[in-house]
Amino acid sequence: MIASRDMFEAELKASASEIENLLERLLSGDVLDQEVARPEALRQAMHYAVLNGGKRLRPFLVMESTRMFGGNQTAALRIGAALECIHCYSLVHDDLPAMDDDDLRRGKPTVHIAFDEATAILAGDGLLTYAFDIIAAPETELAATAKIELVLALARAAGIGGMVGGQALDLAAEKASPGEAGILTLQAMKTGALIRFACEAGAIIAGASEVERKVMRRFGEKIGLAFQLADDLLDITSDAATMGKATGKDADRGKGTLVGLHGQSWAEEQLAMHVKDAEALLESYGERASLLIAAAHFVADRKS
Ligand code: GRG
Repeated sequence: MIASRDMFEAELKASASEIENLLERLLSGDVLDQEVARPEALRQAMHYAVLNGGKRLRPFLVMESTRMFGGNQTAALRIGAALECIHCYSLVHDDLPAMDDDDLRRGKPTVHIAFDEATAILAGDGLLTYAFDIIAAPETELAATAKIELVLALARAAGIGGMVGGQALDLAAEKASPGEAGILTLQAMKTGALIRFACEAGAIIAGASEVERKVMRRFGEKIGLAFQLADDLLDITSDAATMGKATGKDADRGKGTLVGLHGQSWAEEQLAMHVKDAEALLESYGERASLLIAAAHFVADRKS
């Protein structure tokens, strides 16, 4: 069972606006208990990094996976906001001159261009740390054990064995092509791990069984693979105006991608297969999984 594209887009928009309202409050100038002060320029840079557009796909996956298991939606919103802080920090640091050196993100000047490099580094650091604050804070209405499980799963997804490690492998891949297995590993870490966490988070929030957590991890992995293939395809087929960032950079940097190795039509077939696999994983949830399945299709068909 799959929700229509219109229905999915309306739900994505509605959850994005809930997330943005919460992020707006979290990134206000209000000083929290045990904080000393919030330096205004840094706060503005963090606010700019987060509230500058973006599809908010990862928070949607957190909220919808929580809904599917009947978990606490208010808590899911906060976990989604925490995850979005980590995602946005990764984009800010990825855009830095020492990394991808990009001037444009989400159609606007990148944080180090709009502010300066030191502020961009600190904004990323601040967002990474804040993500764990948001999960642990008393306002997140979850049992302490669930919070610890979320902190652990998110740290593993974001750190050396996940996104940060994937970024390191990606930088190394510019000098020596890692081959197909290496590309799959680096992509599963760099972009796949946060998406996998987003899907598993709902099962943790709702206290679902270990088997269900595993299903959601596998669903997340499939969507992650689809997301990356779509991204690699968009890098060769789209343009900067549509994407809101530079395109054609993989080939320019001699970066190995599966699309580069096997060609466009192979990648399109694989993409369709990952979406089918993702769909099959949630078959037993029936109607309750319809928006998550629509999300898998959206990831594959997205235009930006
Ligand atoms: C610097 C530690 C560190 C990590 C960077 C995720 C990442 C690792 C870099 C981003 C580079 C990139 C463009 C990867 C392709 C996939 C990706 C994460 C695209 C952006 O995600 P979307 O499409 O973006 O969800 P929005 O703007 O909608 O949030």
